[in-house]
Amino acid sequence: AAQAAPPGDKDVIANLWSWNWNSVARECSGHLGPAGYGGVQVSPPQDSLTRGGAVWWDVYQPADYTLTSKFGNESQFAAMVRTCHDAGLKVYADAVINHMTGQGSTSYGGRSFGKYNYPGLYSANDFHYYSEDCGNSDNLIHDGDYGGSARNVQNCELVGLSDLETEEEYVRGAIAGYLNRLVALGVDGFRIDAAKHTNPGDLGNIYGRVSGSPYIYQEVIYGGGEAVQPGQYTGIGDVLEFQYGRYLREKFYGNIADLRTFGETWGGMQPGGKSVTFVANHDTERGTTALSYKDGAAYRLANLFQLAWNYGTPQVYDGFTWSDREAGPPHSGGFVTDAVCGSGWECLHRDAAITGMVGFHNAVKGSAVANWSAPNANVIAFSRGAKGWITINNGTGSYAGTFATGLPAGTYTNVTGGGTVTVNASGQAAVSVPAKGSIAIVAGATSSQAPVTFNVNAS
Ligand code: LAG
Ligand code: CA
Repeated sequence: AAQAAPPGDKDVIANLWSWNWNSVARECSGHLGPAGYGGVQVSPPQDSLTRGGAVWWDVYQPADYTLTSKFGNESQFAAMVRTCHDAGLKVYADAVINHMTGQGSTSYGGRSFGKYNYPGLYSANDFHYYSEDCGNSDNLIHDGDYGGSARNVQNCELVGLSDLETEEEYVRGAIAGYLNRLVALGVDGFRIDAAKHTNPGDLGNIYGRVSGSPYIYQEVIYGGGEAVQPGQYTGIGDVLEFQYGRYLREKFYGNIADLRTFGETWGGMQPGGKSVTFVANHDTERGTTALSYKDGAAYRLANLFQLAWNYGTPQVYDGFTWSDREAGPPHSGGFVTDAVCGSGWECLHRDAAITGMVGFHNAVKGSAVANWSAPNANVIAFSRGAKGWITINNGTGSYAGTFATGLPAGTYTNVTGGGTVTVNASGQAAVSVPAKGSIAIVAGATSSQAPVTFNVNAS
């Protein structure tokens, strides 16, 4: 059975998308653990269609549930899980369980297959196509279906991918067997890919067959007026909150002072306690509705805001540098062998301001937002109770002002960039916030004390 929230006080998830297992392991012990991240999300670990390195999306087309993939083999995967655990992190795997590959004939693991035929695992009658359950004569999901009936969205084929008959006993058992194999290797939870395209009753049944209490968060992209809604899935796990990054893009290209009320009262958003948030993911960074690393300072500031704000379980995303939106990651013979920061790979998760805010996030947990101030459309400041305070300047000029911080008097370290901040006996600080910059302070992290967990160099 699923559990509702990630365990422990450290809940920030680094999403190392398309990273190979050996590089994830290196990152867990060298950077993520020391910085205070609580978990790492890794790419789909099962065998899949191979397009020989040309595209990123072949890994979302499962060919088998054995664990030789673009990102490494089973022993590398298992070693990565152990290393990340030793570094204090949970490991969450991207689980592609709505469908099997819809094209091609060979896999990373060297297996042969055809559409609706995956030897030793699934055959034709395990798919909706053969049971005539879809409702569309071409068996595909069409754009117009989303506003129509859940049956089309969940029983037809997503971009032609062979749609598993998840109401069938054999299929449920096979999927649960795959998830249990990962749990046996130490996996702590799952991002459920394309959950919107599987009936939540079927998913609940499958989760019920999984041992332990993995943390489950599901990809259910919100659309106003659609037949399938994220709220239909919050009874069986958490959901990825797609409105979050959409609104942040809108406000960081508009008026960040509007963020004062940001949260579940905003259109389409779920309760924070049911949501995993992200400024970008691998799909949204390739679209037009979210900020991405290509947006530079605004993207970084939005991530700092995410780690400071009291809503959801935050994810910090890093994939590879790209210009062609279909192109795959750097590879050797199709396989990803080394994710090198700054050399084809993005590493916001190592940024000193981001790691400082991971420490902030952990330190302020449970404290409400207070002391909100927005002197203009580009500058905001708020505290989390008396535990931490941040100001963000999204403008192109520096801003000097005096703010109520909610913190006791003292001289604090700016955890987003160094330097000190003096808070007076009335709890106020006079600061100059750099253009496209930030200042954040944490109770207990005064400049006379040893830094807490946020002070990790990006080397
Ligand atoms: C997800 N969400 O529901 C992933 O986040 C998303 O990235 C996946 O789509 C999708 N589920 C399926 O797991 C990606 C690409 C698609 C790609 C698909 C399968 O965004 O473009 O489709 O993975 O690899 C590709 C081709 C299609 C083709 C399809 C089937 O782009 O043209 O029809 O494969 O052969
Ligand atoms: Ca389906």
